[in-house]
Formats: sequence, structure tokens, C-alpha cells
Amino acid sequence: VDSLQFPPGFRWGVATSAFQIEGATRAGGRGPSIWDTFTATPGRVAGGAHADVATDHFHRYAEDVRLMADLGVDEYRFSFAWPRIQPTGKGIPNGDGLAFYDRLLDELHAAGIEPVGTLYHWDLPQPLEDAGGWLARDTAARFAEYAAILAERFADRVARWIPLNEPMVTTVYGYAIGEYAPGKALLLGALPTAHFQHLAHGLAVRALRAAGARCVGTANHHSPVWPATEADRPAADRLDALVNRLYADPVLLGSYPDEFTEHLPAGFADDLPTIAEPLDFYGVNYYEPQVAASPGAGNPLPFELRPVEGHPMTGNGSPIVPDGLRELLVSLRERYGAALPPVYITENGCGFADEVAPDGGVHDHARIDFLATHLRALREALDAGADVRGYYVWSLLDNFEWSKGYAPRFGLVHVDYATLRRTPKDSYHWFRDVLRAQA
Ligand code: GCO
Repeated sequence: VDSLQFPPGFRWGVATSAFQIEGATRAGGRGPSIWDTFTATPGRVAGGAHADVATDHFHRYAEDVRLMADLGVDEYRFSFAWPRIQPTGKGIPNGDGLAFYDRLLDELHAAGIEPVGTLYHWDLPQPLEDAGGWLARDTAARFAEYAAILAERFADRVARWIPLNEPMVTTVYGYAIGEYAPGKALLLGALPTAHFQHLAHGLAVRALRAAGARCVGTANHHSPVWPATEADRPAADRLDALVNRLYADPVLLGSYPDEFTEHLPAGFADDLPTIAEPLDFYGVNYYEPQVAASPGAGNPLPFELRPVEGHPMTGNGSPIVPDGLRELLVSLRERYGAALPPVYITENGCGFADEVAPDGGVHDHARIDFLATHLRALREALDAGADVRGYYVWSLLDNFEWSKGYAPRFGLVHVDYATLRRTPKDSYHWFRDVLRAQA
């Protein structure tokens, strides 16, 4: 761990999201979200898993904050559940929902951990989906109202704000291919959802600041995109536009990349000044690179995905490519220059089928390798001039991994879903040593 020294003041954290850990989906007046609907639809989620209980964090948050305090993190990135705050997605806030986050924030403050609040990690109130979801411009206005409610209540107690987590995933997985809620398969017809999420982001940045939020950023999913062969470069550029530039350019540059603009809603350019509100930080979620090839005949998309070869794999089949993080950070700096605010790695982690061993421990050495090699790549990016101020492991706890159910375990802490018992894994103890070794 001694080789993993970061600059003084570098911020260390762990990340989670509401739907993946909270459970208690019917408690305290919470309304249904698109993920409650999706998990209740046969065939959508592996093993028919739902998140009605998940890790029961809603009731066990104090134990979870203790785990973070013992780990020694500076910050905790969590998300507010919109359907707890506004059960139908509009109108006066639900006091019981606000009260849960009061309790969580109080606990974090008592433990000396700075809260980083995401407003939206994919749990759209179902009534808003019924009214068009992210294909409807009005959803952005609803989101601004929700952001104002949160900021008025919590601005003084949340250190950093992230309006939307990974709009790319909502657009691509939620509306283009239908692997995630709301399960629509519109292919490029999904692209208006990117624009309306960007508009929601910009309106929320303004609403948050108007109500006193001090530090506002975003969290985008990024993947380096590599061509399968030299001839596949144009296809790789199109995939790069679709997974990276369509989400970073509007927010950072106030423009869209040239690819795909014919699929955006009419008049989109008028919204760009709102979308490009200056940010205090830029969150990068990194898991893996992508390889693209030219599309075969009859493919409705202008590229095809190819497997990333020659690298070890996580337990859920993702290639482990630590240098992709360095490559990504260097290329973000090259592309955006002075338009890129200080970066935080708002998610990085890996899923394996971790088990409690007969000796009572969880010996997840593959996760230690994953984190150590990614931290070294991050260190190299810093040495190459990338301005990265913090790093959050995804995730504190094993949790509900969306359409894959509970099989891939991403936590530093193992959760036994039958008893809800938490067991810190070897990676938890290793990460604690990394944090203790910082100057
Ligand atoms: C993400 C997702 C997480 C996933 C993680 C692992 O923001 O991509 O936020 O919810 O659990 O990425 O796949």
C-alpha cells in the first residue's frame, strides 16, 4: 500500500445508490419507481430478483455509516430516491422521505464523513414515466422542482451535489436497448432522452445554486473506445460519440458532437446555454473500455461491439483494463482543456461472486488487485497532469446490480441476503490500510 501515495487533500470515498441498497420500497410513503415496475415484470431481471429489501439500508443506515467510519473514508456518495421525496414525481414533498435523509445526514456528520448527494440514480417516479419519462421535456421541469426541494432542505449539509448519474446508461440501456428500466428498445430513437436529461441537469444546477448549494458537478460514465482494426476507426468514432461525447460535450462545451444531431429534439440548440452551466467538478465513472467494428449488413446501428480481448475478466465478464482509466483521464484533459473542472472518480469497482469462507472472512483478492492496479493507473494520470481530486470505490456494500440481480457482488462489504449480515471483505481491510497510509 505504500506505493499508493496520493497528494495531500486527495478525497477518498465509497459510492452507493438508493434503489440498489435501501429496500423498504413501500415504507414511509415512497411511491413506485420505474425500477419497481421493471423488477415486477417477469423476464426482466435475472432470477426474478427485486429490490423490496435489497440490503435494507433504509433500516440499517447507522450500521452502514459505522462501517464507513471504521474504513476511514472522507466522503460518502449516495443517492436520494426521488419517489421517497415526491411519491408521484411532483408536488409537495413527503415528510417521511425527507426525514430518512435527515437521519442519514446526521449520522454521517456525527461520523465526520462528508455527504456527496446524487439526485437521480435511475429510480424515476413511475407516474412520470407514464407521462413520457425522459422522452418528455416536462420531466426536466419536474426534476428542477425536485432539485429545489432537496437543496432547500439539505444545502447546508451536503458537501457536493450530482444531479444525474450517467445519463448515457439511461439513454442506451433504458431507452435504446431496453436492458434497464423502463425497458424501451428505441435504438437511436432514444436520443431525445439524452437531451432532456441534459436539460434536467442544467435546470437542476441552477435550482441547487439558487437554494444555496455550494459545490455542484455531474457523474458521467466514460469508456475509452478502441477500433477493432484500423479500418474500424469511423465506427469507433461513432460509438465514442454515443457513449462519451454526447454526454460530456453539451455539459462542458455547450455543444453537441456532429454525430447523431438529427436524432435530437427540434430546437435543442436553444437549451445549450442552460445545459452548460459551469460546474465545480466533473465526476467520471470508469469500469472498462469498449471495442467497436464497422456494422454488418442489416445492422440498424452505425457500429458493432466486439469483445475486449487479452485481459483478465471480472466475475461478471467485464475486462479488467486499469490503463483505460489513465488513457481516459489523459484524453478528457486533451479534449476539454480548460473547460474541464477538477475531476473526481465518482465510481470504479468490480463484481465477483464473493463468498464467506469457512474461516468467516471474505478473501476477495481479485478485488484488491483490481483496486490497486486502477489506483496505480490513476496515480500515473495525475503524474501526467490530470487534475483528479478524489476517488470513490463502487461500492460500499454488495447490492442489487440492476438486470443482473444479486449475483455480481461489488461491495467492499459482503451482504448475506438471507440474514442481511454485513461482513467486511479482505478488500475493505486493504482499502483501510491504503487510507491510513496517506500523508
Ligand atoms: C453505475 C451504476 C452502478 C452499477 C455499477 C456496477 O453508476 O454504473 O451506477 O449502479 O452498480 O456501475 O455495474
